[in-house]
Amino acid sequence: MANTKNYGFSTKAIHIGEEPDFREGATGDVVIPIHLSTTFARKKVDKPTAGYEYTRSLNPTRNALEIKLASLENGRFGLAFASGLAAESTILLSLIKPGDHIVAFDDLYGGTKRLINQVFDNYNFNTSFVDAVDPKNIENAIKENTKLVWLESPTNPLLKVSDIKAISEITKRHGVILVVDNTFLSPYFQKPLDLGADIVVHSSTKYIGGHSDVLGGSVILNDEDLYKKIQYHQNAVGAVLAPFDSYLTLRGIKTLAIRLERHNKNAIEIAHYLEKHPKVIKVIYPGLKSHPQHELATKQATGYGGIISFEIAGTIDDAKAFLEKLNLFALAESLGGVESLIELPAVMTHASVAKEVREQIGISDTLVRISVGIEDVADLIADLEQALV
Ligand code: P1T
Repeated sequence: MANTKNYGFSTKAIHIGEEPDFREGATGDVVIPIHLSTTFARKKVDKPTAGYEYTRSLNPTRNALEIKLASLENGRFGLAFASGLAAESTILLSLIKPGDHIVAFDDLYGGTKRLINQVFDNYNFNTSFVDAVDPKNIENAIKENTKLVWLESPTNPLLKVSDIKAISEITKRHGVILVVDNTFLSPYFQKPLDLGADIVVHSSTKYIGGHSDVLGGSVILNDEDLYKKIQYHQNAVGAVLAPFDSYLTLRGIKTLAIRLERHNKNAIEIAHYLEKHPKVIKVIYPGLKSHPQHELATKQATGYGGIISFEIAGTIDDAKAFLEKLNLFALAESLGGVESLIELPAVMTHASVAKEVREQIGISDTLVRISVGIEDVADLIADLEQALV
């Protein structure tokens, strides 16, 4: 395809990686076939057919997804894994050695914190968790042996926003690799590589897949040496995305832009509704003027996303009663699907974070997180209204 770099986001989302094959004997599919074969035959011992040998190393359907993911993040290379945590583990295994140090945002998905703090702790590397809202906290935490800075922006579940460009200037100065988890905004709203990040990671289980029917993780980057290291471990460790799951993810991506527009629009309306509700003490959403990093969020991304966190009045039992009274919002972990979900981070997604740590960073027992879906917003507000009594 000529001049693909100039294509708009949705054109890339639909076409890149899935160009019809018109070569002799090919069928011209407009959708990449699901190549279920785990192994690929060759005519000559020294010549794998079209570069394919074994699906863990390279699979045509996964490869199409990896090419598409890279193009959407304006990156050179993409890699697809079996889950977000599989992608994260592979980055850590590829780039960190015993004795190394990591600086990470103090608010991260509970599973990511558990991975860095508990699983990899056994491999003897240390992590400093800091509030990355102020880039100086990152700079102050960097030591001689710091290898990585790990951010989410906005964070899960407190939706804190950090200045990716300013932090990337710090990491470049110190020769440290900057990893940004872009799950909450997706490449449609935010492109961390353009802002100076070295590696973008996603739980593609969320907005990228978009339909709560496929787990996955992705890594996108520009640096060839880093890519080779992570690609080596993708194959050598083996936590790859399956061909059928690659297909589902490719299918989901095609509507990423229109889904995200609607998630964002619905979320803005719901955030305003919640802000006025007497039972709601505080609403956290980067699109609200009351959000402490609203200006930064507006500057570094083109939308605010579909996740809202809020504190409800009363006790944890009041919060549980509210969640259990909803009809349309499914009481479930995860986020980013077309259907609206609601959860209590202290008991669900962030239960693996110690209570003292949760309290210290602001994840109270009555903090509720919603993933606003793309349903009719009036129906979503009516559901919240009947449950917030
Ligand atoms: O679930 P998995 O695909 O392995 O992705 C992990 C992950 C990584 N990064 C972020 C920002 C995430 O939110 C997640 C998964 N989060 C949830 C399941 C959740 O409900 O928050």
